[in-house]
Amino acid sequence: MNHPDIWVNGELVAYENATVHVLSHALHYGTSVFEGVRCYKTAKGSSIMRLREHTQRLLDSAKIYRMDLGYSLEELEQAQIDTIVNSGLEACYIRPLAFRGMGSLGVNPLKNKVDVIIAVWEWGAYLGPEALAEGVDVQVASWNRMAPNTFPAMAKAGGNYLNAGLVKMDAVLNGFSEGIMLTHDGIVAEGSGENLFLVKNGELITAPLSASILPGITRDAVRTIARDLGLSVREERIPREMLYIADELFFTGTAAEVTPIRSVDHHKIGEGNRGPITTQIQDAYFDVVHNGNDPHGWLTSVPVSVPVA
Ligand code: PPE
Repeated sequence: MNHPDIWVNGELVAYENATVHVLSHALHYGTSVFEGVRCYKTAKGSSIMRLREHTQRLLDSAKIYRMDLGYSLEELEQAQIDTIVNSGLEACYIRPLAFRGMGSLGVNPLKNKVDVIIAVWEWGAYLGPEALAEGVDVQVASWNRMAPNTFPAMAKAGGNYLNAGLVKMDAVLNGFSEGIMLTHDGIVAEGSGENLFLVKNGELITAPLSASILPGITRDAVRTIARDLGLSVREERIPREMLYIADELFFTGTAAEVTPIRSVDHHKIGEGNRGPITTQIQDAYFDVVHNGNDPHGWLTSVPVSVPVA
């Protein structure tokens, strides 16, 4: 397998050479921030979905953790485009990551330099090939999302995913595709790697930022799409049992896109398949990222030239 080059501190480096030292701070203390972005092969050419918003969230995560990335928003955007163009991939997942590297060990990260990398790879449906059409079976996780003022939930930091990993392992070992986390006070937060929407009586409801969620960019896109479709969207604290009696439920995320949920804790949701409103929202999302119809200016075109075989 031929892996694309990885952008490391401003240079494209062969995959094999993009390595870190075992004493890198991030390995010991989880001191990294990252993004997950998708580049689609749309009908109008390769395009990155919401590059600006993802790159801004990376800078926001870095700010929260007092990391100076040393690159502007525009430079980081261009670096992602360059990494894709160099890879020759028409569609890919983009993973920018900044981490505290070599320096001293000990909890204080301020003495360690910040390394920035961008990797790209092909990534299919996040929750399995059938998930987008048929929906997934999920459980409420026994691990909570971090409480306010413990870890900053608005930062997409490497360390947060220790919690997400516990949720995901439990779910998979119990035969589910994913786990839904509650907050420290028992209110619905989000999936291990997705935000959550509920449909009740024709209205969409999603958890507020105060439920310790990551401010999802797909969540934001879905709210805009819902308004375009004339649907009402509310942010509301969602009690666990609202999940069980929802008409429809779906996850949103860059990786998960719009994935229907067909059961929670063995309770069938609605008819146990992709519901009508979920279908409408998913179709509208795919119209942007697959067909390249882009009324809100979410796509950044990437000049990928595919080598002739
Ligand atoms: N919550 C969490 C905890 C989360 O990790 C993601 C993205 C979201 C919500 C949705 O955010 P957004 O992508 O901006 O709509 N999870 C990413 C990575 C998952 C993984 O590495 O696995 C993703 O979807 O790219």
